Amino acid sequence: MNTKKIKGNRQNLRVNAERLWNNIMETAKIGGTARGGICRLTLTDSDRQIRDWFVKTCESIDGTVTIDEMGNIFVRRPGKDNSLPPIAMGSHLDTQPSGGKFDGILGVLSGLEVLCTLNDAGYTTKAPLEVINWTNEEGSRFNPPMFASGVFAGVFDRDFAYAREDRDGKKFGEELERIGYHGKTKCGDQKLGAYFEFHIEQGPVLEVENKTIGVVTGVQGQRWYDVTVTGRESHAGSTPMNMRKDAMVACARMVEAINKIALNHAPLAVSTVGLVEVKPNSRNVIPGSVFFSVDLRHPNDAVLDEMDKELKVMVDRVATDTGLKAKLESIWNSPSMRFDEVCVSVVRAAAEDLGYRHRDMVSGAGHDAVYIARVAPTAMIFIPCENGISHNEIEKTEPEHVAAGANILLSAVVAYDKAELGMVRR
Ligand code: HGY
Ligand code: MN
Ligand code: MN
Repeated sequence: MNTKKIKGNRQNLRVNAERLWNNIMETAKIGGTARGGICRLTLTDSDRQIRDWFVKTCESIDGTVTIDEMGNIFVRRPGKDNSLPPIAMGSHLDTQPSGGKFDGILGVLSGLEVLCTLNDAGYTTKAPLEVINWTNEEGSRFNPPMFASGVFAGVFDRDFAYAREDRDGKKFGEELERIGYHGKTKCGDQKLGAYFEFHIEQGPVLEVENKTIGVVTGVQGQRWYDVTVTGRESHAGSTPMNMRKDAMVACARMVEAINKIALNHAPLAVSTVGLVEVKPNSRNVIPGSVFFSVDLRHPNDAVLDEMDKELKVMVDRVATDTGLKAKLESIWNSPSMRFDEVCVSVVRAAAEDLGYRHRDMVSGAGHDAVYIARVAPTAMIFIPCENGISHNEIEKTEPEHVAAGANILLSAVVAYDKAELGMVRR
């Protein structure tokens, strides 16, 4: 496909950057934290509130809102030929417990801004457009992450997702019902002509290289595990050291070794233990059991296989050395993936057209686009974030970067539609 001919929007359409920035700042108050971040765990009341705001705002600009059985929200703007599959934009409104103002929210609100801009300009695309909010991208409350876009892409079964429990034993399906977003439409029935996701980079590369736009060519592989180490609770004062079965000591050795597994596969491998639960979690009781999470990532799946093997051997070895029991369970495997060449080149052409310094890159973070790419031509757009920090309340990006990324999103969608790529590639 000669994508050279794909030119950006010749109408010189530009988003209303102030309206977009105000929406980001306004909605950040929903679940806002004292340190200026957002805590909007999926399917909590604050997630319901932001969803209500999003639905109301989209209906106020004549968007047609549909909610599917996974709580994914689709907002449609009709085109000239509504028999065509929609060109979609989207991301997620749920956050980490101490999340920032931009992770996920940027992509959803920028999609909304594109619809508003086209309404203001009286511009009608050939294909219909859709803006999508995917439920539970973060996977912080219910794992694995991205399982609502995963059900849409046929990767997970709906009832598997409904049965997933948070650490308090609450079920996803029941919580979806409770907040009133258990929609009627089947998840995954609707076809998408293409999908573009705009997101902050969540890493340092663009800022270090002083680039405005990341043309995202793919996403690295990632694997999640649950580990439970079982020792024996006993008295912190009267139990001699040589009689202890201290689950915390075994856990600490494993955490140190997990860090080394990534360092042994430097510079691209990363490993994280982010969630630890100690039982009984009392100062003067030797921990009888420790539950913790493991997150391994690398752009090359063969290296991830190596890291996987090293993790399993290490957990067995520490359990044997300490005389404790250890259970390691693999709970999620997301292979590394590449986005659609044509969509990626449409994003790159838009960056060139608009004159933004840009570079191709692979995403370190996971996104709903990873799963949507399995059912529709997909690409992503990145902008820098300050010091590469994200999943942190101080997450920050500049208004001019937000405007730049949203204009790339607008131009990419308009260019993809004008070139009728959706038609050609059905
Ligand atoms: O973990 C991730 O990569 C994403 O932010 N959920
Ligand atoms: Mn995100
Ligand atoms: Mn995130």
